[in-house]
Amino acid sequence: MAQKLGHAVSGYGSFQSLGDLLLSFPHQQVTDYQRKLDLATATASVTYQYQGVDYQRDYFVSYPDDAVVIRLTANQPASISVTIETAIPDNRSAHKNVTDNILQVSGTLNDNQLEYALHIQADIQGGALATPLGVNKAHAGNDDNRPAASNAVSAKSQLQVEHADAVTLKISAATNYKNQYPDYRGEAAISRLNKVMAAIKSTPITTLQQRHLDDYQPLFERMALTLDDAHSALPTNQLLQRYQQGKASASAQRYLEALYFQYGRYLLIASSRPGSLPANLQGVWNIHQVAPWNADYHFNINLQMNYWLANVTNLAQTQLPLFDYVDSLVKPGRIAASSLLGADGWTLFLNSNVWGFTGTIAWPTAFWQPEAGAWIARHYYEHYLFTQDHDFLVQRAWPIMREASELWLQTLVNDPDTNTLVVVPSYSPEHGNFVVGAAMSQQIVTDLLRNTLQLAKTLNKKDFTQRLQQALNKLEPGLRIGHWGQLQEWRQDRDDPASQHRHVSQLYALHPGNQISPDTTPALSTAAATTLNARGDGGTGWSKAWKINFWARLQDGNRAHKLLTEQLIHSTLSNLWDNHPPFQIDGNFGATAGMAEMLLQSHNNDIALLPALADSWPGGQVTGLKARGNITVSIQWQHGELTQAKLTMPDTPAVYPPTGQLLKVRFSDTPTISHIAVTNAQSGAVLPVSLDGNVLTFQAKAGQQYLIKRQHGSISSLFYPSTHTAASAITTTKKEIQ
Ligand code: FUC
Repeated sequence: MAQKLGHAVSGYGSFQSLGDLLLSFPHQQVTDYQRKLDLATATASVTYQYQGVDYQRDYFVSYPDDAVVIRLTANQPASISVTIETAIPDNRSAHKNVTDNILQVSGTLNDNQLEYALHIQADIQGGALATPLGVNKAHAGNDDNRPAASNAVSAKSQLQVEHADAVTLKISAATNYKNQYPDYRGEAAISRLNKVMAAIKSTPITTLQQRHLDDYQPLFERMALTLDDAHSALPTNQLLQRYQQGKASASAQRYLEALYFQYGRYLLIASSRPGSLPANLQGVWNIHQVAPWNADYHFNINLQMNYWLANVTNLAQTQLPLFDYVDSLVKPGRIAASSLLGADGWTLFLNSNVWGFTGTIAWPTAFWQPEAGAWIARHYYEHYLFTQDHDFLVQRAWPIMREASELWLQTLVNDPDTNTLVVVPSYSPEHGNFVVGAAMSQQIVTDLLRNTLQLAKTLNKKDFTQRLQQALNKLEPGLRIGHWGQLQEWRQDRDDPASQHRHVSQLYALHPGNQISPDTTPALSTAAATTLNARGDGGTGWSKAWKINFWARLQDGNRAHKLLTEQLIHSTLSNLWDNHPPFQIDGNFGATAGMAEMLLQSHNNDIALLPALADSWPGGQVTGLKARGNITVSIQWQHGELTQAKLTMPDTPAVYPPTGQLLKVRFSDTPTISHIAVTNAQSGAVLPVSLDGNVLTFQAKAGQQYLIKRQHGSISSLFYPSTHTAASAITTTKKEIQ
């Protein structure tokens, strides 16, 4: 089967970096060296001392300006001498040239002739800039009494700065890539780049910095997580080390965990903005020419995990690159559907690149995954549920889900023994073998058809509604409990209780799907827990991250937290990157998503507050989480118990949950009604509520904000003051520059 369906692939390519920027300073044996990344400003800095002078380098990327900006400063004038050059990989041509204060590099890749161009503009204050022809006076601020530039001759491939007070490097690059099937070529690299550089040529650094902050901070600051008494003064690498050695105090552990949460959000903002490609296996931080798995897009968990955090942590628009990319796969995906499955619709298999690859590769244990299109289509549905963006629903979610569904409506096979519809052939990711109807295949297709049915009803698509409903009536859901109480991975009851395989694909229905939940399907939840216990708490980085989400969905906060500690202890590098190994970004994103799932869930038509709080987070507050229905949620808790929640309804009436109908809020325990108060935050009016077990219901209206307060035991005040600051800085230390 593998030989028949798999294909050896050539010319697939690898995501790779443009090159290295080399800054050489005449500094040796420096002291007090510190590297820092400030999440609050998305600015990286290096500071050190050399011969009594304090040096600093600040780096940021201005998304609005499409530029990397580097600022070199010192606390004494005329201290900065630096040679600026580039190292370009040898798999491309590289024409280097210096004109005035700009170093230009351009060329084409050897294999596919993709053009690239890079400009580095050095604006200096004081001092002098050497050019190939001699010495240029600085453009600005070059007053007297500075050492004159000496030996100032540079090769054409270098910029050489002598005795400047400060230097600003404005860097941008372009290619002629365009994500459009089938030729993937757009405007010439040089002409794209010239426009970008012309726009920032004379822009002062303060303006670039402000534009960067105005762009970044409103996104980053949309939400905050504070865990009580979270504190550490240690550099992050040392803090992580102590955490890994079991030597970090409880408050230092909380500090690291809250920092790690926000770091995930920072990484997503930094790697996935409208107009870019989506975050790949290494985000955008690959340094290899041929990266592990080509730093491509894997659709059997990795790419999906990259975006799990986007909606709930209030970064919905970071998904737009994902949707642009997936949309671009539809045309080649139709070819894959017709040639490999003989059906209409679209899909792809295990992996894809930026050139529209939608076929199969030859890796026998992994390549067969025709459900990839269906799985990624769920992100469109979720985006709609979270944002309630009706235009997105009509123009983007519906077309892609309809066509993904069409494929399955045409290819599901009737199993004569059970008279149910099954996926054939089917292969449980990387665990196999080829079977009829592995659990994940059935669950993904069920999920797709159900979600598409909701949209078809919303959009009044009668014929398609009927076809989906008919298929769903006969579709095997892939939810079977086996002889040792496990949730079966296959239709046959043959799961090995000793298997600790990292893919726990049969639990798709628990997360990211919602067919299994302790609230709605307790027996299946118990079976899911049995499976997870057998698989253990190990695995690669992303596997642990997925398990945080699983245990959070099973409402076991302590176990979810245990997996978080496993991830930080065994699968995290000193800069807090996830370590598969090697470095792979999905674990960062998946873990942040899992932490959010511990605090808020909304996949069961209700809003579950603190559904999986861990004992090690006894108090804290989170602001700005998002629930489905475009509801913004802030929560405070103390002594492990919820004290207050604020729900901000969207301004326009939501389709889900329907405005004017009852909003359900689920607590993690069963409260007494007299200990609950719901008020309208704007008017102060007290709302009539009803309580059924742990579910509170009240009428919620568009544009309104509601405060839910709970009293516990002897606590007399419904309010408590917040005195904590958000964790925001990652620092690392190193004694010397090499
Ligand atoms: C899937 C995983 C591997 C790895 C690769 C990029 O195939 O099973 O562990 O993450 O993607």
